[in-house]
Formats: sequence, structure tokens, C-alpha cells
Amino acid sequence: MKFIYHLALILLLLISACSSSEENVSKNVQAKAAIAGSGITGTFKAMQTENGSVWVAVELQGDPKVIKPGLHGIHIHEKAVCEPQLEKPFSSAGGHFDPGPFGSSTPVEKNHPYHLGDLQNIEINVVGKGRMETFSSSFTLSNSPTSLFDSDGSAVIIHKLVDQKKAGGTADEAGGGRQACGVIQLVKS
Ligand SMILES: [Cu+2]
Repeated sequence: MKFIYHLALILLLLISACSSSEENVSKNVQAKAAIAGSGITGTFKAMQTENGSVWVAVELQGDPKVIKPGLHGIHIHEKAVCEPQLEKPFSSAGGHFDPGPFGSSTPVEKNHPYHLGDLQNIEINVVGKGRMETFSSSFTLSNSPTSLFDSDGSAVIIHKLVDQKKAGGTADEAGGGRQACGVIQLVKS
């Protein structure tokens, strides 16, 4: 009887050890993107944290005549396709990332600014540089229904204008035209 008890205990310990090492793997998931647009470059970095939220940092530098000093909207968009040459640059990235149950990726629809991929604005200074750092609990980097690495991937988009975070606002109020884009990639450790 004592033997069975010990065996059960060992099995339990083994199972918990296995599951916690899996959790550690997903906690350490990291992502990056090289952001580029006409006269603008930058980086997007993300890491899944201990509590499941995702740390995000975006750095930009550009010609201040191109990327105007002030606030610019940043969102994660629904497809990993950045095409600057289109009539509407980077429209290939689709709408805002929003795979949730009420999801609609249209920037001008009532779900904005609560799309899962909506992020904080970035402030660009007078010499054309800016940094934005935030946490989001709206998406994951590891495998989940809200993972950025879904079948068509995701991209980060920098907008010409500030995102005024208005529900049901116009396209301009949600940041307007797209100035730069970066395909989000998993960082293999
Ligand atoms: Cu956007």
C-alpha cells in the first residue's frame, strides 16, 4: 500500500514538473519585427511575461519631415504582408488584428479602440525619434486562439496620425494612412 502511495506521489511530481517546464517555454516566447516605410525605420520587440501578458516595445527613427513630431497610432494588423508600393501603402496587412468572438478588423467600427491588436500611440520628437513601451493582455505570442502567429501571421503598422481611440470614429481618427510596416516574426531561442 505504501509503495502505491509513493508511486502515485512520484507520478504527480513528474506530471507537475513536465507541465511547469512547458509553461516556462511559452513564457519565454519572443517576437520581433523590422519596421520600414518611406524615410522611416524602426524595431518592434515583444515578449510573453510571467503573468501571461505581452511586453511590447517599439522604437522609430525617421526624417521629421516625413514622420511628423507628435503622436502616431500603432496597431497590430491581421496579416503578415507589408507592401509599400500599393496605392494605399501597406493595405496588404489588412485591418486591425481582432480574432475575438466579437471581432471585426475594420478600424472605423465600434469595436475600435478595443481590437485585440490596438496599442498605445508613439510620440515622435522633433528630431524624428520615438519609443513606446506597453503591456497587452489582449493577445499572445504562444499558441492560443489569440496568438499573433495565426495562419496568416500579423504585422505592426505605424500610422500618419494619432489614434484618438474613438469608438466608431472615422479612419483618420483611428490614425489615418499607413506610414510604416513590419512583419512580426517569432524569435527562435
Ligand atoms: Cu492600424
